[in-house]
Amino acid sequence: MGHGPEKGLTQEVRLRMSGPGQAETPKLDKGLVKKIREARTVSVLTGAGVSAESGIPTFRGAGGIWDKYDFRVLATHEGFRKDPRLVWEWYQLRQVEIAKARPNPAHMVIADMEKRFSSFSVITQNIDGMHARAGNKKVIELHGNIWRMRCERDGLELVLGAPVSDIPPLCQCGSILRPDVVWFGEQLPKNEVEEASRVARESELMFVVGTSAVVYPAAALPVITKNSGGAVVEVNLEPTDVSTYADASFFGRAGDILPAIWKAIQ
Ligand code: BV8
Repeated sequence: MGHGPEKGLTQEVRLRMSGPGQAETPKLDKGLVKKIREARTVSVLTGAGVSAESGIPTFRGAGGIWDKYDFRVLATHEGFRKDPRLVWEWYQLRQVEIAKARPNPAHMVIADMEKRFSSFSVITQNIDGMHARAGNKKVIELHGNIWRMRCERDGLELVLGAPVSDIPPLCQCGSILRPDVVWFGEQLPKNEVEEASRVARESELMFVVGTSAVVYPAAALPVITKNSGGAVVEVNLEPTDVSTYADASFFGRAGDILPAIWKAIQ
């Protein structure tokens, strides 16, 4: 792609929050407004923070899941092998939370983006399925989906319409089904990684929304966009590694900031 990094795009905007939906409209740099308006190939990389305002807990930061639980016990194959019942109880709890949750304004803006930009993809680390529920069609799920289960013995894949009832669920072959999600130390699905890397390379603009950017290989994607000459716009409550190279960082709640940015560029 011939586009080089725009000069003078770098801006950092900390929005004062007086309450949900009360964020002041960020004053966007003119170059950034032009960049977003003229962008054709756009992607959004999301993490748990984009679903936080839907009431779905994040992993890190204040009150995060890994503050309470040990990821080795709940999000590794080793942990599942040792105690599949405990792991399934945790995923069932999350399924109940997610089933009650609704897409929030950040999800809705990302769904609007798909209608506006000629080439658009969501790349998500989330397993909650909220982008599809908000209306996005092109969603690349790097870490799987909490509503899918699979059998490691016979490859059977099942889609759940509601939280799992039997704990642990059994395959027709008799073995225990596992959540179709990627645990630590496991390879990400090959097709999704290849597609996400292609999208990152081709993006003129990537929004990075609600991720601590500590988990690889997902965290490498915005760097690919940057190194391919694309622009990176970050939305997070606080600075992350992405902030060190983003063209713009907006600090505040995604459910406030994305609608404000979207309004500002119409
Ligand atoms: C891999 C399961 C190749 C699904 C998850 C040593 C041994 C083995 C592996 C490694 C190792 N060292 C490094 C690795 C690689 C490892 C890794 O990166 N570890 C990190 C932690 C150091 N990666 C892997 O293992 C990956 N596989 O590399 O395979 C390999 C194989 C063998 C050996 C080496 C390499 C697999 C990674 C996937 C792991 N699965 N979860 C599930 O149950 O959900 S990870 C978990 O973290 C989730 O998937 C989550 O999506 C992901 C990333 O977290 P975030 O989404 O960013 O969420 P987080 O809570 O961290 O941050 C939320 C952010 O939102 C914060 O910044 C916060 O400020 C912000 N926020 C909050 N509220 C809001 C907000 N922003 C805006 N608005 C708000 N309202």
